[in-house]
Amino acid sequence: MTVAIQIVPGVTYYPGWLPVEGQRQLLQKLEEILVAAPLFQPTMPRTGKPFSVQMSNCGSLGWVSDRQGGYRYQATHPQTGAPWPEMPKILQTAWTDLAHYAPGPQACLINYYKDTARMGLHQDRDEADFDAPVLSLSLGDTGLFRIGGQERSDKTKSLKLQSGDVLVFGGPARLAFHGIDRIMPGTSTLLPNGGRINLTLRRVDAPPA
Ligand code: MD6
Ligand code: FE
Repeated sequence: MTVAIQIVPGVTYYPGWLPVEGQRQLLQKLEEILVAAPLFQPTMPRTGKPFSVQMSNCGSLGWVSDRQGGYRYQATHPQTGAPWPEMPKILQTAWTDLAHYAPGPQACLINYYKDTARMGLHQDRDEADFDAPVLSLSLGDTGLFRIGGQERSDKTKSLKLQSGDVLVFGGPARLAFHGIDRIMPGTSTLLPNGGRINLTLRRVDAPPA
């Protein structure tokens, strides 16, 4: 049984959508993906300041960022130049079952948080299709997620994202500010070295007219 909880209009939370056995299988796939497409440390446009989160991608496109090129999607890994590995089937299934958007996901961003990593409040706006939601799946230690409105100063709500949880982010909330204040070390035994993985599935290209 899938429990769906509306956090704010446009944001639906599916606690424990992926059971532990599925989490283990997905983690195993991700470990293979990260051999082919190693984690890299993105840097901020202009300042070149490194993110505290390490990243990689799977799917036909991947999100990258560096001082020179800024935020963007590209078909290849910024260091190896190789195409991104294929997206695991279970992620495509999550999209089919929960996103309610017929075109499939093009990009899956893999965020890896060590104990002290965090992600500042931001909007996801590097995609050309804001009609499509973003679907996020969390693995490993709990992350304290914060979501506000379309203005950075809007009031926010906090939510603990645990291993196996899915969040679908669309409609009136597609451009809401959100971030990860901190992770809670020791809250999961899924990742052998601890930490948290968050996967976000996106449509990137504009829908056909
Ligand atoms: C994270 N998530 O959970 C960061 N973005 O680590 C995101 O930035 C995010 O969870 C768009 C939609 C859902 C998300
Ligand atoms: Fe985001």
